Amino acid sequence: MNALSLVSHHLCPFVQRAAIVLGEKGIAFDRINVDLSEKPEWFLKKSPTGKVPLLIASRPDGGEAVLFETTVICEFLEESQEGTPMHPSNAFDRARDRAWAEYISSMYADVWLMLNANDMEVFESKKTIFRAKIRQIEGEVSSGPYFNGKFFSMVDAAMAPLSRFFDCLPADRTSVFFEYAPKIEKWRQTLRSRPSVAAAVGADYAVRFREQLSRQHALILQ
Ligand SMILES: N[C@@H](CCC(=O)N[C@@H](CS)C(=O)NCC(=O)O)C(=O)O
Repeated sequence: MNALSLVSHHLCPFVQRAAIVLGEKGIAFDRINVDLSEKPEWFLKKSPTGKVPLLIASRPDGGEAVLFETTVICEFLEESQEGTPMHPSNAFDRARDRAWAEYISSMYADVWLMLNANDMEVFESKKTIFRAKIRQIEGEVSSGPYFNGKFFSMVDAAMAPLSRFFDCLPADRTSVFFEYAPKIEKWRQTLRSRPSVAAAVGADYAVRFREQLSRQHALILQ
């Protein structure tokens, strides 16, 4: 058993972000997947929001610490664990990264609705929002390989699970979302091959993801 456990769900992009940070820091951890459609009692007792991820750790006095909210979990790992820092050392640059990680994080709810949409009006309205946000990010991302240039940061960890959604779908369906965003297209290729990103999901992730969309009769697959 490892000192840290990540309470997870196979498809959750927020869980992936925490797993990527753990991977970047080289920390071994246990992953405990829960069924979010039938949440176990022990999970509801531990999670104030009923959401994953949770990070379960031991305090120095031996007591259990249960952390929730992805950003908080990632910041805790950054502050408490050894390994290469994932934030810039300059406070202004750090603030900028936190803001863009938050910007990307706030896109997930709409992206999920867009990808699962079986109603054309919902799909089109979410697509318009998504493309506008992608263009904003295009104006901020470095020319590579990562958001800030050479080093992999919290912004990269925030973006990678979002990018992965589109990696699991036929290219002819997804290119429209990244039109006029050549730097993001390049960034997405780099993210996909980062070992921590690849290891953040199970081998069956793409199949599970497409099954989820099929169950919803998602327009993106039709
Ligand atoms: N703000 C939360 C969002 C986490 C979240 O939405 N998790 C989803 C799965 S991806 C969840 O647990 N949903 C269960 C529910 O809402 O009942 C965080 O960043 O940790």
